[in-house]
Amino acid sequence: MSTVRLTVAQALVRFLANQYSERDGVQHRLIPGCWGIFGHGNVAGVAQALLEAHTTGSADLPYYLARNEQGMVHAAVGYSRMRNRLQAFACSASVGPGSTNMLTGAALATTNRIPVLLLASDIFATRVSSPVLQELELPSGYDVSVNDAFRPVSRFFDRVWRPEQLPAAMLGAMRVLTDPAETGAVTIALPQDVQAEAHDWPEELFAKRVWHIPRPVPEPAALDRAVAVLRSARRPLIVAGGGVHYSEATEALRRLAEATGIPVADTQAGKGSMLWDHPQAVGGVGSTGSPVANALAREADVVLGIGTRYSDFTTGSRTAFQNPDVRFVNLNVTALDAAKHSGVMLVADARTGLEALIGALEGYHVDDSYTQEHRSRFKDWNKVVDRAYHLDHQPLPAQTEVIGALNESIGTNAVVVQAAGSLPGDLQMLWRAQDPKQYHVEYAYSCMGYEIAGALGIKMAAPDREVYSLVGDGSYLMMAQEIVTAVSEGVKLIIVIIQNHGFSSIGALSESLGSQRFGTSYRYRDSDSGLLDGGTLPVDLALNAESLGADVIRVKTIDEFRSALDQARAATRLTAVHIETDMLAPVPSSESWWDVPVSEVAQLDSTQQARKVYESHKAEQRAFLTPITEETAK
Ligand SMILES: Cc1ncc(C[n+]2csc(CCOP(=O)(O)OP(=O)(O)O)c2C)c(N)n1
Ligand SMILES: [Mg+2]
Repeated sequence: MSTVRLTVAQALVRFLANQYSERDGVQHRLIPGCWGIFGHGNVAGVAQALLEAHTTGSADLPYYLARNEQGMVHAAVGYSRMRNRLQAFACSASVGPGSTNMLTGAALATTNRIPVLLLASDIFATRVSSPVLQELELPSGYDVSVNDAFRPVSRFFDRVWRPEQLPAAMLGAMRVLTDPAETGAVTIALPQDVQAEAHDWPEELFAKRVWHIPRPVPEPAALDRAVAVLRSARRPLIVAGGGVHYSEATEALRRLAEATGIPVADTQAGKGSMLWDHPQAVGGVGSTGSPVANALAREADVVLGIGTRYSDFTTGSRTAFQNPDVRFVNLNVTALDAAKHSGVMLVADARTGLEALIGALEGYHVDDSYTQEHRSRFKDWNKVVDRAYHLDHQPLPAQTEVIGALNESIGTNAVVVQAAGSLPGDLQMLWRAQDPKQYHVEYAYSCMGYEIAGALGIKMAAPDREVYSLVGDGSYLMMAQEIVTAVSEGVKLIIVIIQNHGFSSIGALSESLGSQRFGTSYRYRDSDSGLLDGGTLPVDLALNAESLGADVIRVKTIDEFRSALDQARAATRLTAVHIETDMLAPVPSSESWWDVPVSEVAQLDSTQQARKVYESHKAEQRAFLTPITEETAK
């Protein structure tokens, strides 16, 4: 057996450069590159290996330098989601804080079921010089390091204590990255000395390897069970989740909907799986959905969930589905999700599952009266959306007008990116998706800071698209530094900074829970009240973005905003548009609820009142425990 002598890091880089994914006969580089921030934990290991690969041409693994390790994981996630999980970046971080900075990104990736490969540097395996800089030094176990914190947030975790362990670790990592049911963050902890250690590797470790991403077909008996329930439905509703996108099943979804007449509601990750103007699209379902979808959900007798994890926002914290006889059919590649709400489990790829359902449901169609009902409701709802888009709110514009101006000018070949604050809710309710990949809101982990960093990865995955990062002042202040990365890589983003001096979202939530917006605005501390409700702070985020290398346009009105968008589109460089909005401007109601607890005992009258409202909603929560038997399937 011929061998090649390389360090662990050199072998790792060579291995990663030769991994491919394949689905539907098309191959992609599985690991298109490596993000990294170097410190003493990886500068002699992974960094040396990437340099050597670049210089000698021994492996093709482009390197990208981020400004914060959390940001680089967000960029990797944005990229992978945009590529429907067929590709995943590697991210190399130094030992200690460099690696733990990736923890939030790992949790985000795993929660969203998006593949990303994290190469977390670790303390010396040999321990001769322990404790090293940034070593946790746990008195109860010297083999524990901060990287063990990655275990619960990773779908696969391994630590390469010895070079001989690398092949198994990497094969395990690739298997999980490319398994649609298992995927998420994959973490390989690499002790700093082991990265630089040499070993004689079997040549075949570096052969081209193709990982076939499967499209599991539904089991015939499960399909029969699903079809029996669906055929019995008089008021069915489809809930389309992110899995529809990842499986590239939007066309199959449209065909099933048209063949059966079933209306389609979507989740945050599923938005765009039916375009907004399709006659069977009824908008988002749940806490921030459309009242049309929520009215249908309330009375639905069968819910067909496709590629959804049924988060609390989707189910209105389990108050959205009120029909006492409601049953669920769950088409999902992951058994965890297919089993939810005691549904019929149709464990399969969304596309193959939909195709099987189209065939098996032949002849089934909902009554015309059902269709008429939601069409007329949807028409009325559209007028509400139009009004929200054109409120002419004074003196400061409303956020809904910013969304409207953007939606009306963005074009199909664009992406709008968001993650946290009041925007995800407003967008889910009001955004009219004109292209399946136009809407990218990270709302499984809803992580402030994903907006700009994630957008960077999205633009790298789709350079021909205009990518708009919408970012609130709170999220901007958490993580704006990847502007510098985008500028240095020549990646053009359009960043819309929405300044409302604090947390519009949590402020409104706080008020609804009787907590009077406490601690949710960015203001001076007032010496009389002792609270943060003094004057406006002298903060200038436009200037801040400019200082990081962005071209900046400041606007005050929606008309100015529209022309700034034109200017930003015409620009070749990263451009930020700064607009101040009124955080108290009105937003239409979704006619749904979200479960956030209210104090059970309180002296404040506002809290006591909120608790009463809370208890009435709690009474509407459903457990969905009824098993589906042959009897209930009818
Ligand atoms: C990292 C992180 N920390 C805290 C939260 C909780 N949180 C959700 S929205 C929000 C405020 C967002 O403020 P901003 O970006 O200004 O948006 P706005 O609410 O004003 O629209 C906070 C603190 C979060 N989602 N993510
Ligand atoms: Mg804000």
